[in-house]
Amino acid sequence: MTPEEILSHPAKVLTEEQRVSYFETGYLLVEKLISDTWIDALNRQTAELVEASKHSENEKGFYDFAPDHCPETPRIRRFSAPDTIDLYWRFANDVIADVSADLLGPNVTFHHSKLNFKWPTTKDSNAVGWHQDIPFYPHTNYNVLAIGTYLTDTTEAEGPLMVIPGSHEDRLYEQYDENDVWTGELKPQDKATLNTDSAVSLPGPKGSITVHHSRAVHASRPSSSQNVRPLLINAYASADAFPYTDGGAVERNYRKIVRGQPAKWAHHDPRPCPLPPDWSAGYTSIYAQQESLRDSDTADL
Ligand SMILES: O=C(O)CCC(=O)C(=O)O
Repeated sequence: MTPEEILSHPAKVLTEEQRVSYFETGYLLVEKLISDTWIDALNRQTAELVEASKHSENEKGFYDFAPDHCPETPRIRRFSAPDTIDLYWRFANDVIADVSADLLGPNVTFHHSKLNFKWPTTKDSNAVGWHQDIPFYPHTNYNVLAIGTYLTDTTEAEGPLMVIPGSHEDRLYEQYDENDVWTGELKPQDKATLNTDSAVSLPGPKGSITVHHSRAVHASRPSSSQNVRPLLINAYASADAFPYTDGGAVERNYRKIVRGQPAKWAHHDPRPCPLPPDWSAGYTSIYAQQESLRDSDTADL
């Protein structure tokens, strides 16, 4: 669907201005969209996950621990697939699924979720380098997006999401190093061409959401705060966008319809997409993949 076709369907949550702005810039920040009731419940559940991590054998591989993680001071960089827990899945089907329908069209499938943390005292860099999401999970078209929900107040100090406006309409980048090893971020020579001065930072009080287009170039700085920053990310695709690689993201809710109907036809965008490596044997997280590039607490942003 083109933006015009999507806009021809009545909005569920967003204003016309917000929808148009997303199509033009590739991102959106909606402050305090999520109720305190939801945020409190999500924070309670998240605290349980952190507590459980202290003695977890990580059988399912859902925890990605920072190098300085220990039972006394748990340092989880990411909890993968929180949607496999009932509360997060109900949240993924609530108002943010309406937001996704406002931006993707009435028929929407769920792709995956993750809970990204930045901790105050981690020795590991918790920056996320400049990257695009769609080369992690190519689809037949680019109506794919991710919605981040801040579970706590997130200021510049906590390392909020940053996006380069309009980059979703620009080129796609290979996210490998010079030895063709996947890094999950742009090559240094490609980063050097980015207009990072134009990057928009998206801080927000708890309950705010960020939306970024799957082609949008985005990153986040390391936290310099004494507060933990949990960011719950849910990714959705238009139902007529079909993944054509084996991602590591295939969990039980993968490709479930969250709004509207399944597609009867696939839509193919002619613009090609670089491919990720074969992750059918497993996938850790962007932090683990980008780790090899870091030699200090400051990412090359
Ligand atoms: O957690 C963040 O700050 C950004 C995460 C991100 O961009 C990603 O997981 O793709």
